[in-house]
Amino acid sequence: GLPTLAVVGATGAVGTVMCELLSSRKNLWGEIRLVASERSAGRTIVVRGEELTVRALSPEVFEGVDVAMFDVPDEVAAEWAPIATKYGAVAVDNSGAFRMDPDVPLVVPEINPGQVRSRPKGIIANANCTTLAMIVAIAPLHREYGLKELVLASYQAVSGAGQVGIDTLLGQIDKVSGDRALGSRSGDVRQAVGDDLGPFPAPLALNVVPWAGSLRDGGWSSEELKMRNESRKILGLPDLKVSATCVRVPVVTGHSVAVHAVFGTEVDAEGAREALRHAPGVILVDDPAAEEFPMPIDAVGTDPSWVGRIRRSLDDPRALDLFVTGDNLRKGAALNTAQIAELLAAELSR
Ligand code: 2RA
Repeated sequence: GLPTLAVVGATGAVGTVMCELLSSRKNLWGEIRLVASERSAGRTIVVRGEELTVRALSPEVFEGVDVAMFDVPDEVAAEWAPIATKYGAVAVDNSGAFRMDPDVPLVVPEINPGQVRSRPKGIIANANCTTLAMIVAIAPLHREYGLKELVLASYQAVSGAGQVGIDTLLGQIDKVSGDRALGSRSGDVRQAVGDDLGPFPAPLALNVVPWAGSLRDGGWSSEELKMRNESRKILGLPDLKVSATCVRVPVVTGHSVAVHAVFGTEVDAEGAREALRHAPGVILVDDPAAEEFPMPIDAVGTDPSWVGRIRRSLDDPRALDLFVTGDNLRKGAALNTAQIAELLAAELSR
């Protein structure tokens, strides 16, 4: 029969998109079991036209499960993914808990699908949303020109911080929207926004905040280190030079990245466009004369990474500058997890 799938974290921002994807993608699953924290247990969600009741996370929910997807915080995944594997399930984890474990493959199906088969711990990791949006567009350019270095600046949506991130931004926008006095305060929103910063260190409405994740050595944020470490692992380039600056912007969904990529050989913009035109998971939107560039408002709700603004560096014939946008809840999270699980379903049904 068809394999049984468990979705752990089914009621969160990513889990909600996952339930939509499972209803719209080719059906490869027998039973689908929705799992969440005690607080969300008992809720019903329609998947594949069928009303499913969310079960509370416990060891028994993994009985008979072939593939268990985890869209939960790092510490929950660290504890529960290994439990799922004890019941014989393959765990596909979207948290940061296992990504850099040398015994856990970090899989992007457009780039390294074969790695799903080498999973000594029975766990496969899904990359961070910011890395994913960018890496799908960088891999074809790496194949063409040989990547040496990435200099990155992200423009990250609030839904990367979950439903609470979305609720916080929309609440702040309510507070600032009628405040004409903002003009005379030079747009300083602090007074209007008040104390409700949600998961962010500063107001997001009408602002940008150069911070995502937690503080690490040297002043780097965890999000910036993820972009570096995960890019190296996915591309199999352990010495790749990566400098990232991660910035939160007042966008609901859609992470963007401005990329300066240095290669081993000379590049040309048209050659890069040609490589991207045929690349899986990529849509090329690069016609500034027609005011066509990749933006979150276009990418949201879609599967591919949108790529444009491709230019050869004026000062380095081996470097390209470009802009990428992707839906952080889809390719950045739920979709990539679903694609990995589908590779497993094909293997397990054989
Ligand atoms: C963020 N990358 O955007 C994180 C979520 N995994 O906050």
